[in-house]
Amino acid sequence: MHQAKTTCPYCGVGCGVTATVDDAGTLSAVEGDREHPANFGRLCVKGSALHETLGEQGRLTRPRVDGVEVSWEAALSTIAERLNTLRAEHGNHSVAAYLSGQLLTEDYYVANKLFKGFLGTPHLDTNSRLCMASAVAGYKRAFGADAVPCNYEDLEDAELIVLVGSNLAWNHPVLYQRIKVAKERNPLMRVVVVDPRVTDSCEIADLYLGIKPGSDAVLFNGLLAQMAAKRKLDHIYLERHTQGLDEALSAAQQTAGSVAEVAAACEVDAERLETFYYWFASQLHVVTLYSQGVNQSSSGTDKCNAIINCHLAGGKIGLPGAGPFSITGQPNAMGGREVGGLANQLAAHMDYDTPGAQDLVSRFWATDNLEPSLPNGPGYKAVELFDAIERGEIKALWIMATNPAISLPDTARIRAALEKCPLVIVSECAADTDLLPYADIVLPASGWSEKDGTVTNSERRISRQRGMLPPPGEAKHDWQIICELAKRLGFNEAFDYAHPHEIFDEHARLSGFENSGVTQRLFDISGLVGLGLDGYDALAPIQWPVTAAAPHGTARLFEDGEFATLDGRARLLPITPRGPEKALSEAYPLRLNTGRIRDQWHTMTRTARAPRLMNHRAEPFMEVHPEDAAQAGVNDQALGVLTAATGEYRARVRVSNAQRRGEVFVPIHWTDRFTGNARSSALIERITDPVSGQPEAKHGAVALAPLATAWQATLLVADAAIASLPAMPDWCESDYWARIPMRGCQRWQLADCATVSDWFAPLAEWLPAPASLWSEDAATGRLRAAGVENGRLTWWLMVGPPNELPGLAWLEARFNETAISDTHRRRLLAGCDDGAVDSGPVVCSCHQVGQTAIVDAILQGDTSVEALGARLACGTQCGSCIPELKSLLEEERPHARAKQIPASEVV
Ligand SMILES: Nc1nc2c(c(=O)[nH]1)N[C@H]1C(S)=C(S)[C@@H](COP(=O)(O)OP(=O)(O)OC[C@H]3O[C@@H](n4cnc5c(=O)[nH]c(N)nc54)[C@H](O)[C@@H]3O)O[C@H]1N2
Ligand SMILES: Nc1nc2c(c(=O)[nH]1)N[C@H]1C(S)=C(S)[C@@H](COP(=O)(O)OP(=O)(O)OC[C@H]3O[C@@H](n4cnc5c(=O)[nH]c(N)nc54)[C@H](O)[C@@H]3O)O[C@H]1N2
Ligand code: SF4
Ligand SMILES: [Mo]
Repeated sequence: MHQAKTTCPYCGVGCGVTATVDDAGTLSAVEGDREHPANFGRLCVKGSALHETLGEQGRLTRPRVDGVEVSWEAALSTIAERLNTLRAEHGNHSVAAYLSGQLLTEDYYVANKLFKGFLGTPHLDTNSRLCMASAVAGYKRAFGADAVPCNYEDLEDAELIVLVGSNLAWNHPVLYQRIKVAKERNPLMRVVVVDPRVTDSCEIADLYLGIKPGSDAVLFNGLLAQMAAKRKLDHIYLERHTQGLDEALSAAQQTAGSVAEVAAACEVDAERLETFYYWFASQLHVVTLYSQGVNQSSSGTDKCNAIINCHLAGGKIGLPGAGPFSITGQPNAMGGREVGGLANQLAAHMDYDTPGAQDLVSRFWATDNLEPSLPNGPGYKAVELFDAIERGEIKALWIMATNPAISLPDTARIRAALEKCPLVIVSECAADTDLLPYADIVLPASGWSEKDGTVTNSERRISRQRGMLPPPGEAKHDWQIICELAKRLGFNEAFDYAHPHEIFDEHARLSGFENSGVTQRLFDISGLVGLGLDGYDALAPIQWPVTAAAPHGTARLFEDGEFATLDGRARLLPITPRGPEKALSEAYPLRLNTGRIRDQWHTMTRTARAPRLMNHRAEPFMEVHPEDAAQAGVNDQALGVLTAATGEYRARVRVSNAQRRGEVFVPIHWTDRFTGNARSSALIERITDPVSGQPEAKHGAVALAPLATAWQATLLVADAAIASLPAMPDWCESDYWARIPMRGCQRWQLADCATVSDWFAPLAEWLPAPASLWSEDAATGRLRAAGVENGRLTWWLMVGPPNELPGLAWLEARFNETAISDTHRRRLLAGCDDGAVDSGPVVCSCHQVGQTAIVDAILQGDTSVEALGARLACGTQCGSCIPELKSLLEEERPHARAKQIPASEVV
């Protein structure tokens, strides 16, 4: 047995993980690394389930060309041949790459070097375009560099934290926990949440502003105008360190108006708004933490600058506990920005328009005497890239570690473009994704726990991910795949790396190369040059810049008021707020909001492998305000359909007061692997921010209707039986289906308009065993049946509403039994009143505590989260479910004060 320190591969908090590998070579446990400065030992529920998501099953293990498994040799030479042919016929710019913030810095660096440096194409972009592009553009416009000024300690030192468009409790849970603890220690600390939805992050809010979607720039312009009106501008700071106040302020004054006018435009209570403005203006130690509710907008960059303006105007930056803090999403979104992975970047924080950058980079890469030379201008941003494929201009696309068939807007159109593209290469870990059917060449990549490299988290901290396990089958590391191809294309010397530490070393050298004068840049890690293998292996987490002057890294930027612009001054920008570009209409009257859930990561290729992470939200859903539900005639827990101009979305309805009237929220996670038709991006049009190119994923327009079905069913099939079955029959195409991985079996929730018998006949043929148990009630149409083979349960079916399910945990246990007893056989056919009651949706994923048990405990007298924890253990590990436990306590305790919006009693 041995232990190794690595970094969590999920969110941008970048928690340190201590992993245990047992003697059999299995990564058997993970815990938070107590010494890692991002988390000091904490992990959220996703991080603490990492070891449950590993294993060879479901992984890609061999390369494939045109659907046929081939050797690496054959795959790589085919790629080289096809790329060369396309480049010869259509030019270097016909070749493109689409990367991901989930690659390691070393993977990213060599991909960028190959495409921009050696293939001479500017068309290399990344999924960070969908995520951080507006934040990057906002920082660059204000500071002259893409530089996050703050760090996590600032969140603990702040007197006021403003969460704007961030559901931190679910999406950056460890940071949320840190704030929560800091708030308990410092009763004067205040938290404001700005979000159209009441989220779990409101648990710690002193003030909640449920603003009209897309109105953030009005809110912050109003703040700037109010700061001026109340004489709260820091004129000394503004004069010494900034430019542009007058223009920014007059734009703010002209567009925002009075507090009452802003309140009306944002649809919030004027008194609450005034309180927010007062708190912000009167505190120096303010951190505004913003995320996708700000970035994913057709005016996302402007919104970022509207926020930054207020910080500059009040001198609330470059100090402990102060600054505009863009919290990053992916584990290495920052690393990708550092190597130049966006199509408008060249390398190492140099853009095409950085004077002298072209020359500098080509000399460094020794491409100055090569043909083709470095591209001389930016390439296509993600959405444009797929447009260019559609037009037939881009002929070859290499996609690594992202799934555009799910995550880019207007997925139908993206899929059509992929279909049309003559050469699609996909490097991927998972064997079954929505993207793979579009790939001509599939390359098996190693994943977390197998690969070595570095990632940079939200506070600029570079940490090591360490490989502990061998990759499955023939899978290779992404950097290896790229370098081996590069060598086949004739670029031997430039891609001759034996280990990622050599790539990191080159990246560090480039960051410091001629880093002065007009090519001076903030991103400088030259202090990490020459680590060697041992130094790289021992690298402790460190925040850039790391230079001779700052060998231990830099905790906070701009402390001296010196910015990365040529004159050293930060810029305030005049912002004219614009609402969502996608207008609502009679046909599509509801505002569509899309986002994340607590226990899943993106397209679920990893988190769905841990069955306990499926229990919090098992099926795709839509959250709808009660009045909208009533108007559309949809009921809670029934099925609904959302329609947009670009597509449709079918899912379970959750009627919720957390939604504003006229708005619907859907999760982004479900793919065609898990459900029939619930891709959030199918409902989003390809509208982007003109500066950053980031899609407006938060503001779609949809219509809601019930999904009329004649029957609903629940089917469970043992994993062992599925493995030996032919491909799924057409029943998958029932009007609604969702697959939910469980321990030892798969569950399907199904519904259709046709008669059950029409549907059941082909299913019966597919099922692993004939029905050995059967109970039917012709009058009600209820049916229960099961297949038992050699004493083991192989499948179980119930036709009837899901609320009649016996306990799912109980059912799951039957699939893991070697011999089904007679009692259990009877119970499998009986109704849920036969003792096996459903424990309800799982609230606490760490300890698998269901809602029913929690409600029972409350009814038995538990009045606090602590009491529930003592009785049931819920909420005692990662703490992510505490907001939900609190709302259950509020809901279930008779006479409890209604306290769904925590701010209500503060203001
Ligand atoms: N559990 C989990 N955690 C994750 C991820 C995951 O997949 N699962 N993904 C990671 C990634 S890549 C990212 S980018 C981050 C994203 O982290 P977040 O940005 O926190 O995530 P979202 O849920 O997309 O959106 C945040 C909030 O923006 C709100 N919002 C929508 N429109 C507006 C608006 O007009 N104004 C304001 N102020 N708010 C609005 C939404 O209601 C939502 O609550 O999460 C990271 N963490
Ligand atoms: N409607 C809507 N759309 C959105 C968003 C939204 O809020 N709403 N959010 C956007 C944002 S912020 C983001 S970040 C994106 C995320 O969207 P994607 O990037 O498309 O989603 P992932 O599931 O993270 O895709 C990563 C893929 O890489 C694979 N993989 C994992 N590790 C490795 C590796 O080491 N190497 C290789 N080669 N492959 C690997 C995984 O199995 C998975 O298939 O979605 C964006 N799209
Ligand atoms: S907070 Fe983010 S980085 Fe930390 S354990 Fe959870 S998912 Fe991983
Ligand atoms: Mo993201």
